[in-house]
Amino acid sequence: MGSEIVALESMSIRASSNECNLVESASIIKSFKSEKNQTVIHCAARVGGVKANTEYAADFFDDNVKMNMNVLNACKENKLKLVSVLSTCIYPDHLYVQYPLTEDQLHLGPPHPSNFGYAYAKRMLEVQSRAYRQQHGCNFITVVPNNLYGPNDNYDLDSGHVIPALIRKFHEAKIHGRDEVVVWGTGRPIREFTFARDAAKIILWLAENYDGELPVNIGNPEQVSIKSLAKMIGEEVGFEGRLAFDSSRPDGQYQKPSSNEKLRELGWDGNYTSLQDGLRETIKSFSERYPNVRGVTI
Ligand code: GFB
Repeated sequence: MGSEIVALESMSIRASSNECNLVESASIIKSFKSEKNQTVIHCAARVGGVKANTEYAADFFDDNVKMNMNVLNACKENKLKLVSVLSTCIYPDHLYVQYPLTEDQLHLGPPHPSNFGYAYAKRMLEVQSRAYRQQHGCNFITVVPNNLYGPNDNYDLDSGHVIPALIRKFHEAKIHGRDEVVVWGTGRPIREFTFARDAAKIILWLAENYDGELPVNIGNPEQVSIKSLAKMIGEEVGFEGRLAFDSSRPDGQYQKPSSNEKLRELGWDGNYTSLQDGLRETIKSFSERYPNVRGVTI
């Protein structure tokens, strides 16, 4: 391939990296200029689980729109190809779509209220990418993963997502001899999860093989209920106690099943890591490094 690909990792606005502060367009344009970049993978965002999204809608909107404005402008200025990462939570809620979610349904109605700030900021990234392509001829593409998980996740119980939160809860219950783990909500919602390494491979494949205007879903369409997921994680950790469901906590969207048919039609013929295998590798990485993992302060 030979082209230099730079992945912009997720960083919070307030703890900006010395190398590249994404809210300061000057520093981005400068840093992009210094490298022989040809393609940028933009996965930098203010992200969080259902609770953080519900409580910080304005910050999630502002921080993401600011970063996206600067990244797209810098890529235009430096004539770089750009691959921006969206999320299936930005699709319209169930009243406005047919399941599974296909790319042509992205703007057919409002997203679920639990993450509208983040969802509209990411929808605007899709719109902005097409606008830059139309006016400036920029080769900006967008990809739509579902819920990602894997090693190096954020294990903060307040701002994190369900898989890292449950891995930590079961691990800490086991090492402290507790006989109950509390799962948020009713356990009924259904989710699709893609192992982060698989998503990275598909994104690199699209960076090389796709120059189209419209987004591409990349997620593993294997669905699981939160209750079954909790049982899978509990067994893998070796927890022998009971589950308790806290319905005072948000369930969020009931489901967001997505189709990866377009990706297959584009010629991607790879396989996804099964949820069981992905969880096993993630739990092993966590328990080997606990408590020196992101989001845990003992
Ligand atoms: O991962 P999560 O926070 O994100 O929650 P969403 C998924 C489901 O897991 C919800 C349940 O139904 C939660 O109620 N859950 C059970 C838990 N126990 C826990 C727990 O201890 N912590 C958490 N966090 N959840 C996000 C969007 O929605 O998905 C983001 O808000 C982004 O913007 C992300 O798109 C991928 O799937 O509900």
